[in-house]
Amino acid sequence: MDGRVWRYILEKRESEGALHFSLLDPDPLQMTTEEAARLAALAEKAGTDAIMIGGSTIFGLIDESVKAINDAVDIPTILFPGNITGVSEYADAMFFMSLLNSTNPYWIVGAQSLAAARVKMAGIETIPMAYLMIAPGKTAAWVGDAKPFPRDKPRLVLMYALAAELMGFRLVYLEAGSGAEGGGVPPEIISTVAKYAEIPIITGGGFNDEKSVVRAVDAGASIVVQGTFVERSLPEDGGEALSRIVRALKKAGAKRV
Ligand code: 1GP
Repeated sequence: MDGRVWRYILEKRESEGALHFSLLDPDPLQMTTEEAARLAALAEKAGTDAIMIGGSTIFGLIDESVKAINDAVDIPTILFPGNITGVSEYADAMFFMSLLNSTNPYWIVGAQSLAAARVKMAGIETIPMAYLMIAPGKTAAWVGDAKPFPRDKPRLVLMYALAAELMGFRLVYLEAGSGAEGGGVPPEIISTVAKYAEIPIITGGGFNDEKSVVRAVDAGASIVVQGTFVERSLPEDGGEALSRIVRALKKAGAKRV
Protein backbone atom coordinates (compact mmCIF):
# COMPACT_ATOMS: atom_id res chain seq x y z
CA MET A 1 0.00 0.00 0.00
CA ASP A 2 2.98 2.31 0.59
CA GLY A 3 3.76 4.35 -2.50
CA ARG A 4 7.11 5.10 -4.05
CA VAL A 5 7.40 8.66 -2.73
CA TRP A 6 6.45 7.70 0.81
CA ARG A 7 9.09 4.96 0.78
CA TYR A 8 11.65 7.47 -0.56
CA ILE A 9 10.84 9.79 2.38
CA LEU A 10 11.08 7.02 4.96
CA GLU A 11 14.31 5.63 3.56
CA LYS A 12 15.97 9.05 3.43
CA ARG A 13 14.75 9.84 6.91
CA GLU A 14 16.36 6.69 8.16
CA SER A 15 19.65 7.03 6.31
CA GLU A 16 20.11 10.81 6.41
CA GLY A 17 18.10 11.85 9.47
CA ALA A 18 16.38 14.80 7.79
CA LEU A 19 15.10 15.96 4.40
CA HIS A 20 14.88 19.34 2.71
CA PHE A 21 11.87 20.17 0.53
CA SER A 22 11.58 23.19 -1.76
CA LEU A 23 8.14 24.70 -2.18
CA LEU A 24 7.23 26.38 -5.44
CA ASP A 25 4.03 28.34 -5.82
CA PRO A 26 3.54 28.58 -9.58
CA ASP A 27 1.04 31.40 -9.22
CA PRO A 28 0.87 32.82 -12.78
CA LEU A 29 0.89 36.36 -11.39
CA GLN A 30 4.29 35.71 -9.82
CA MET A 31 6.15 33.38 -12.17
CA THR A 32 5.85 31.75 -15.55
CA THR A 33 5.75 28.00 -16.09
CA GLU A 34 9.28 28.16 -17.51
CA GLU A 35 10.55 30.02 -14.44
CA ALA A 36 8.98 27.46 -12.14
CA ALA A 37 10.66 24.62 -14.04
CA ARG A 38 14.02 26.43 -13.98
CA LEU A 39 13.80 27.04 -10.21
CA ALA A 40 12.93 23.38 -9.63
CA ALA A 41 15.98 22.24 -11.61
CA LEU A 42 18.24 24.62 -9.67
CA ALA A 43 16.80 23.46 -6.34
CA GLU A 44 17.46 19.85 -7.30
CA LYS A 45 21.04 20.73 -8.23
CA ALA A 46 21.45 22.41 -4.84
CA GLY A 47 20.53 19.14 -3.15
CA THR A 48 16.89 19.54 -2.12
CA ASP A 49 15.11 16.19 -1.71
CA ALA A 50 11.73 16.96 -3.27
CA ILE A 51 9.75 19.75 -4.89
CA MET A 52 6.43 20.66 -3.31
CA ILE A 53 3.98 22.46 -5.59
CA GLY A 54 1.14 24.58 -4.29
CA GLY A 55 -0.04 27.69 -2.52
CA SER A 56 -3.03 29.26 -0.82
CA THR A 57 -4.04 31.56 -3.61
CA ILE A 58 -3.02 29.57 -6.66
CA PHE A 59 -5.14 29.75 -9.72
CA GLY A 60 -4.54 29.14 -13.38
CA LEU A 61 -3.33 26.13 -15.26
CA ILE A 62 -1.85 23.96 -12.54
CA ASP A 63 -1.44 20.95 -14.87
CA GLU A 64 0.86 22.93 -17.12
CA SER A 65 3.16 24.04 -14.29
CA VAL A 66 3.20 20.64 -12.60
CA LYS A 67 4.06 18.92 -15.87
CA ALA A 68 6.87 21.38 -16.60
CA ILE A 69 8.32 21.04 -13.09
CA ASN A 70 8.00 17.27 -13.17
CA ASP A 71 9.80 17.13 -16.52
CA ALA A 72 12.60 19.35 -15.20
CA VAL A 73 13.62 17.20 -12.21
CA ASP A 74 14.28 13.60 -11.19
CA ILE A 75 13.50 14.08 -7.48
CA PRO A 76 9.85 13.56 -6.44
CA THR A 77 7.27 16.26 -7.06
CA ILE A 78 4.57 16.46 -4.42
CA LEU A 79 1.37 18.47 -4.61
CA PHE A 80 0.67 20.72 -1.64
CA PRO A 81 -2.86 21.77 -2.56
CA GLY A 82 -4.44 24.91 -1.13
CA ASN A 83 -7.86 23.84 -2.37
CA ILE A 84 -9.51 21.45 -4.84
CA THR A 85 -7.89 23.49 -7.62
CA GLY A 86 -4.46 22.21 -6.55
CA VAL A 87 -4.97 18.68 -7.88
CA SER A 88 -3.01 17.43 -10.89
CA GLU A 89 -2.21 13.97 -12.15
CA TYR A 90 1.23 15.04 -13.35
CA ALA A 91 2.91 15.06 -9.92
CA ASP A 92 4.51 11.99 -8.37
CA ALA A 93 2.44 12.27 -5.19
CA MET A 94 0.12 14.50 -3.26
CA PHE A 95 -0.11 15.49 0.36
CA PHE A 96 -3.73 14.60 1.12
CA MET A 97 -4.02 17.09 3.90
CA SER A 98 -6.47 18.26 6.53
CA LEU A 99 -6.20 21.59 8.33
CA LEU A 100 -7.11 20.20 11.73
CA ASN A 101 -7.22 23.54 13.56
CA SER A 102 -9.51 25.21 11.05
CA THR A 103 -12.83 26.49 12.38
CA ASN A 104 -14.47 25.57 9.10
CA PRO A 105 -15.20 21.91 8.26
CA TYR A 106 -14.62 22.70 4.57
CA TRP A 107 -10.85 22.80 5.22
CA ILE A 108 -10.90 19.73 7.46
CA VAL A 109 -12.85 17.33 5.26
CA GLY A 110 -15.03 19.26 2.76
CA ALA A 111 -12.47 20.10 0.08
CA GLN A 112 -10.95 16.65 0.48
CA SER A 113 -14.31 15.00 -0.19
CA LEU A 114 -14.91 17.12 -3.27
CA ALA A 115 -11.51 16.17 -4.66
CA ALA A 116 -11.35 12.53 -3.56
CA ALA A 117 -12.97 10.86 -6.58
CA ARG A 118 -10.75 12.73 -9.03
CA VAL A 119 -7.62 11.94 -6.99
CA LYS A 120 -8.58 8.28 -6.81
CA MET A 121 -9.29 8.03 -10.54
CA ALA A 122 -6.05 9.78 -11.42
CA GLY A 123 -4.28 7.07 -9.44
CA ILE A 124 -1.89 9.54 -7.86
CA GLU A 125 -0.01 8.48 -4.73
CA THR A 126 -1.46 10.18 -1.66
CA ILE A 127 0.28 10.83 1.64
CA PRO A 128 -2.21 11.61 4.43
CA MET A 129 -0.96 14.68 6.29
CA ALA A 130 -2.32 16.64 9.23
CA TYR A 131 -1.79 20.36 8.73
CA LEU A 132 -1.48 22.46 11.89
CA MET A 133 -1.38 26.23 11.70
CA ILE A 134 0.82 28.08 14.14
CA ALA A 135 0.79 31.88 14.53
CA PRO A 136 1.10 34.03 12.54
CA GLY A 137 -0.18 31.59 9.89
CA LYS A 138 -0.19 34.35 7.28
CA THR A 139 -2.25 33.87 4.10
CA ALA A 140 -2.85 30.14 4.63
CA ALA A 141 -4.41 30.79 8.06
CA TRP A 142 -6.67 33.49 6.66
CA VAL A 143 -7.80 31.44 3.70
CA GLY A 144 -8.15 28.28 5.81
CA ASP A 145 -10.27 29.90 8.55
CA ALA A 146 -7.72 28.65 11.06
CA LYS A 147 -7.49 29.38 14.76
CA PRO A 148 -3.65 29.47 14.78
CA PHE A 149 -1.90 28.07 17.84
CA PRO A 150 -0.10 30.76 19.90
CA ARG A 151 3.68 30.44 19.46
CA ASP A 152 4.21 30.01 23.21
CA LYS A 153 1.77 27.11 23.64
CA PRO A 154 3.56 23.94 22.49
CA ARG A 155 1.19 21.73 24.46
CA LEU A 156 -1.80 22.83 22.41
CA VAL A 157 0.05 21.80 19.25
CA LEU A 158 1.08 18.52 20.88
CA MET A 159 -2.57 17.65 21.64
CA TYR A 160 -3.44 18.01 17.97
CA ALA A 161 -0.30 16.20 16.78
CA LEU A 162 -1.09 13.24 19.02
CA ALA A 163 -4.66 13.20 17.75
CA ALA A 164 -3.29 13.26 14.17
CA GLU A 165 -1.05 10.31 14.95
CA LEU A 166 -3.89 8.31 16.48
CA MET A 167 -6.12 9.13 13.50
CA GLY A 168 -3.54 7.53 11.21
CA PHE A 169 -2.04 10.53 9.42
CA ARG A 170 1.46 9.75 8.09
CA LEU A 171 2.92 13.20 8.68
CA VAL A 172 2.17 16.26 10.77
CA TYR A 173 2.98 19.61 9.15
CA LEU A 174 3.76 22.39 11.62
CA GLU A 175 3.11 25.53 9.58
CA ALA A 176 3.83 29.13 10.57
CA GLY A 177 2.66 30.44 7.19
CA SER A 178 4.66 31.40 4.13
CA GLY A 179 6.72 34.50 4.81
CA ALA A 180 6.27 34.28 8.59
CA GLU A 181 8.58 36.45 10.65
CA GLY A 182 10.46 35.12 13.67
CA GLY A 183 12.61 32.33 12.22
CA GLY A 184 9.99 29.70 11.49
CA VAL A 185 8.04 27.53 13.89
CA PRO A 186 9.44 27.92 17.44
CA PRO A 187 11.85 25.07 18.29
CA GLU A 188 9.98 24.48 21.57
CA ILE A 189 6.89 23.52 19.60
CA ILE A 190 8.84 21.13 17.35
CA SER A 191 10.72 19.54 20.26
CA THR A 192 7.57 19.10 22.36
CA VAL A 193 5.80 17.30 19.51
CA ALA A 194 8.94 15.25 18.72
CA LYS A 195 9.34 14.21 22.33
CA TYR A 196 5.88 12.74 22.81
CA ALA A 197 4.62 11.89 19.31
CA GLU A 198 5.98 9.26 16.92
CA ILE A 199 4.51 10.77 13.77
CA PRO A 200 7.24 12.38 11.61
CA ILE A 201 7.28 16.19 11.64
CA ILE A 202 7.43 18.36 8.55
CA THR A 203 7.70 22.08 9.18
CA GLY A 204 7.72 25.29 7.18
CA GLY A 205 6.91 28.97 7.17
CA GLY A 206 9.66 31.54 7.69
CA PHE A 207 12.74 29.31 7.66
CA ASN A 208 14.87 31.78 5.75
CA ASP A 209 18.39 30.98 6.87
CA GLU A 210 20.73 28.16 7.82
CA LYS A 211 20.40 28.77 11.54
CA SER A 212 16.62 28.39 11.67
CA VAL A 213 16.67 25.30 9.43
CA VAL A 214 19.34 23.56 11.54
CA ARG A 215 17.48 24.54 14.72
CA ALA A 216 14.32 22.88 13.39
CA VAL A 217 16.20 19.63 12.66
CA ASP A 218 17.94 19.74 16.04
CA ALA A 219 14.50 20.17 17.64
CA GLY A 220 13.25 17.02 15.91
CA ALA A 221 11.84 17.94 12.49
CA SER A 222 12.25 15.25 9.82
CA ILE A 223 11.53 17.57 6.90
CA VAL A 224 12.09 21.32 6.62
CA VAL A 225 10.33 23.20 3.84
CA GLN A 226 11.63 26.40 2.30
CA GLY A 227 9.52 28.36 -0.17
CA THR A 228 10.19 32.09 0.01
CA PHE A 229 13.94 31.58 0.44
CA VAL A 230 14.12 29.23 -2.54
CA GLU A 231 12.12 31.54 -4.80
CA ARG A 232 14.22 34.56 -3.77
CA SER A 233 17.72 33.12 -3.61
CA LEU A 234 17.84 30.80 -6.63
CA PRO A 235 17.45 33.54 -9.27
CA GLU A 236 20.17 35.54 -7.48
CA ASP A 237 22.90 32.95 -6.94
CA GLY A 238 21.82 29.88 -8.90
CA GLY A 239 21.53 27.76 -5.76
CA GLU A 240 24.73 28.51 -3.86
CA ALA A 241 23.06 29.62 -0.64
CA LEU A 242 20.49 26.83 -0.87
CA SER A 243 23.14 24.15 -1.25
CA ARG A 244 24.89 25.49 1.88
CA ILE A 245 21.63 25.21 3.80
CA VAL A 246 20.93 21.70 2.53
CA ARG A 247 24.44 20.61 3.55
CA ALA A 248 23.93 22.09 7.02
CA LEU A 249 20.55 20.34 7.32
CA LYS A 250 22.10 17.00 6.33
CA LYS A 251 24.90 17.51 8.85
CA ALA A 252 22.32 18.14 11.58
CA GLY A 253 20.28 15.16 10.38
CA ALA A 254 23.30 12.85 10.45
CA LYS A 255 23.53 13.34 14.21
CA ARG A 256 20.17 11.63 14.51
CA VAL A 257 20.99 8.57 12.38
C1 1GP B 1 4.46 27.64 3.33
O1 1GP B 1 5.73 26.40 4.89
C2 1GP B 1 5.72 26.89 3.59
O2 1GP B 1 3.38 26.77 3.29
C3 1GP B 1 6.94 27.68 3.22
O3 1GP B 1 7.04 28.92 3.87
O4 1GP B 1 7.61 30.53 2.07
O5 1GP B 1 8.11 31.08 4.44
O6 1GP B 1 9.42 29.34 3.26
P1 1GP B 1 8.11 30.02 3.38
